[in-house]
Amino acid sequence: MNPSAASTDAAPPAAAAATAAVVSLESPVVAAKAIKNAAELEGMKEAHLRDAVAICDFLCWLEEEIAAGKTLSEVEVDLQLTGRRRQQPGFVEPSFPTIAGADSNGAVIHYRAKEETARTVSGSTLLLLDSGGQFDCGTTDITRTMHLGTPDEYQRRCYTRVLQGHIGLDRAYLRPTTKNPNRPSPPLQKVVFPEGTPGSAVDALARLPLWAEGLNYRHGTGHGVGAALNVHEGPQSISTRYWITTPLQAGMVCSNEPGYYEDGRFGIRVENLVVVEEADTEFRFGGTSFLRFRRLTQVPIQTALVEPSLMKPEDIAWLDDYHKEVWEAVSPRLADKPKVLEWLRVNTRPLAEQVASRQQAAPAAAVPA
Ligand SMILES: [Mn+2]
Repeated sequence: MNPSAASTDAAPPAAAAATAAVVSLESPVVAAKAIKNAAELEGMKEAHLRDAVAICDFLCWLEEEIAAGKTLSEVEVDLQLTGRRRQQPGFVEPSFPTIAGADSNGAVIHYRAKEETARTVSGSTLLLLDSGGQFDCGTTDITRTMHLGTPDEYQRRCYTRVLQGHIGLDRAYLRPTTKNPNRPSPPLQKVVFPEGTPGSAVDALARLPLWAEGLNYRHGTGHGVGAALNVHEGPQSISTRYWITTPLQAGMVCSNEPGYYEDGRFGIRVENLVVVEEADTEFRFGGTSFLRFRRLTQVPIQTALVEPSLMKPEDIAWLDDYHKEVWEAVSPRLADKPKVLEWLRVNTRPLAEQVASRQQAAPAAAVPA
């Protein structure tokens, strides 16, 4: 409002009040925060690469400790992971208290390890690890679930369905592979949606593989994430909360985090952050633009928990493509950490290669020392 116009307005205050309607609108600050500008998106991308270095370093260390027969506590897992984030440039603090839930603690969705309730992490643990960092340039939030020994068939089945849900929502974007004749393009992968679509309309994409088994999870699939701001922010939401009608808009950052939990047994969640961007569709019906997601998180997804026989060819194509992207993005930052670089190489190989090398290793491991 222009203050000088108000003071010289001829209409008496009472008359103005009689004709004015009360309008309730969302603060323009909300959209300014939610829709990231180019500089904020660059910062978010950079934060995720720094975060990836810390997490790969941590996972490499964790596997080594477990292979050496050590037993850790959930609290130590948190300290070791946060310590590695702290070594990254521009690290400020964890973006929320780390959720390191071993076995049944993984089923507690907002679990926080405390010395008195912490379970041990050993060679038979299914570990859910949800954590994030605030960096000077951006905010991260990532969940990886890993089995530190040999998962059973049921755990692999549940994990695979969660991963397929994650892929189902993310499939909005698959990098073109047609230039390489040895990697022909898999069937049409795109899931794009028209502008104006609220998150609730795409939520089911992440649940369908679980629903097909009669399984589900009791939390949202995705929340907004601030750029070096709140790790949970609105106004958009990818969830079954259908009354949140805020459309997904280009520049919004969301999590993609389907899961599956069994009280007293285990918890599974696979979480990446994605950014909404315009999709290059061939047509634009009625002049509408179409949107898709682009991944920000660049950390391998453990394949020991994947049941290959349940994966469709397009799921495998997605996983292999994601791992290739992770390798290309993160490996240049690990030149001074040869052990972690090798861990990254091994864990970003195509699924078929990873499965074959596990099958080769299994009989040897069964031979008593
Ligand atoms: Mn999250």
